[in-house]
Amino acid sequence: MKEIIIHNQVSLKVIRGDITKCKADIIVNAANTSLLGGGGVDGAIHKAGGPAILAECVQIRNRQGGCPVGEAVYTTAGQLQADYVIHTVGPVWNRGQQEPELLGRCYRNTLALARSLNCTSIAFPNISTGIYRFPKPKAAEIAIGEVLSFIRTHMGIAEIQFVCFDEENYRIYADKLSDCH
Ligand code: AR6
Repeated sequence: MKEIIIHNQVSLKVIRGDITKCKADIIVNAANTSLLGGGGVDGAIHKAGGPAILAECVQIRNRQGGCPVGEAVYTTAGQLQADYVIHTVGPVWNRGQQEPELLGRCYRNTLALARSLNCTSIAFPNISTGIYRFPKPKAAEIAIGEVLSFIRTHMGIAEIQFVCFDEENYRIYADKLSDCH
């Protein structure tokens, strides 16, 4: 269930599965502005990672009042097989005026933060495409576009995984990545 593309020595993978089972230096969470957890992938990460992650999120919230849409913050990863969790907040899909730019910012800010943490591998969920209802093909186009432009301009990250929980997203990503060859 996996496709691999090597682009400038960087491995891009699309995987069907649960991101909490992934092995990567960084696991990305699709959080909300409160940083206090929720359903979907956020709930799964907090459940599998344990209470240490939430405790750090609370500290960040006390310090800076949560995390705005499009921004990213990091914590350690508790019991997950990762060094860090980057929590980014995707936009809720409404009429699509600002949401594509905001989703692009999530990927850009997350990748910049990953780089500043000196990490070489990162696993992304399909941010905003669940409870926040962002159209899946458009979200995949933005995610892949941002990742490719990051790879072209920055060194350091060696492996990027797109972890798709649902078959529909997996198909969309697999098709779009095949076109990148
Ligand atoms: N591993 C990987 N992907 C997953 C997992 C998992 N374990 N579980 C769900 N997904 P969502 P959003 C996929 O709803 O749309 C939370 O309550 C899911 O199939 O988790 O950004 C937050 O606290 C979908 O493709 O996040 C926010 O309030 C993708 O992850 C809100 O949901 C994103 O779905 C954020 O909504």
